[in-house]
Amino acid sequence: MATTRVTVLAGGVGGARFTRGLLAHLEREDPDAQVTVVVNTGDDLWLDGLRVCPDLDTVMYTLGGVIGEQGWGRAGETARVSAELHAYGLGWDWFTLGDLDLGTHIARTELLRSGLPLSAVTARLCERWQPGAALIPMSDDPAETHVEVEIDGQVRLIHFEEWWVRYRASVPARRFVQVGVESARPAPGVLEAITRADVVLLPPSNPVVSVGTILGVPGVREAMRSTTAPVIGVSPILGGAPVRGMADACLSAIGVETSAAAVALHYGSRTAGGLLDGWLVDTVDGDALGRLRQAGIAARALPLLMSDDTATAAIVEAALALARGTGPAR
Ligand code: FO1
Repeated sequence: MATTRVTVLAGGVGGARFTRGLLAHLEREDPDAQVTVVVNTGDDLWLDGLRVCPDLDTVMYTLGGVIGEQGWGRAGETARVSAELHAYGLGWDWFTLGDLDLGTHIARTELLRSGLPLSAVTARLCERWQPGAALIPMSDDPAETHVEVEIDGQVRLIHFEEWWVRYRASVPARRFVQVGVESARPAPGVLEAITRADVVLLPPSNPVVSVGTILGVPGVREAMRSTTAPVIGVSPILGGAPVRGMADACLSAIGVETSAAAVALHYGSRTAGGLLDGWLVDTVDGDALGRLRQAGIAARALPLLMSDDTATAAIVEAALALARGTGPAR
């Protein structure tokens, strides 16, 4: 049996947890399978002179078994250095870089300064954590997500992390800008990971600022449209609300309703020029199945809360079953 190649387009917590369940499932069912995670780098930023890559680190730490309980940074973290930086009036006092986490940012910055592209740096950092999947940044070129907001009557562009963490996405996003994305190239291996996959999975990551950001890298959407692999997504919206995070604030910013069906239709059915062959919704959204199938998207309803690896494995199994049952309609 040829090696099964599974590719996941992931953001932070949702994508990482889903991938952890995917690896657990494949370990049992298809141990030779190869998983590649194409990770969003739109959240990346320079802070205290260091390059911080939140989604790459969340996936790496989660699959490496050392993720912090809040879903980012490291378990058993302290913040002594961060307090020192804030005492000097440096950094963002509402954004904590933990002491262990700083080790990663210092290592990454040193490796970048030595001339390595982000994809090579990521591979080097992953040698330590052995995540069990290949992690590839969506691009080696910067394409940071900045958010246009109006604060105190002034329209400004702020970094995504300021909007997300300082303002908790409570200030309406007028638009999202991927700074420099037009000249960003997919990182080595990204397009092949999509076009040569046996299945491509869109985990319940933020469809706008995570999966959407990856799709915004020139060439990625075309690769998604041309791959012979079934493209199966998992709704991040259950019963009209995101499971965690603030995807609703992102969806409303681009005029998409916060519902399981609306997100699927936003990605679009492959038969209608979009990306999806299949879509999983939570049982609470079972009434969306008819509309999805009419749109040419194979759909199934099952519990989508990734409460533990068993629950996640069931979602993974359903996604892979949908992939076997669909395949591109050509
Ligand atoms: N999120 C917070 O809510 N507060 C923080 O202080 C914070 C610090 C932080 C440091 C490193 C890192 O990789 C992530 C961090 N995050 C923090 C989470 C971050 O906003 C999210 O991981 C993503 O950017 C959104 O998915």
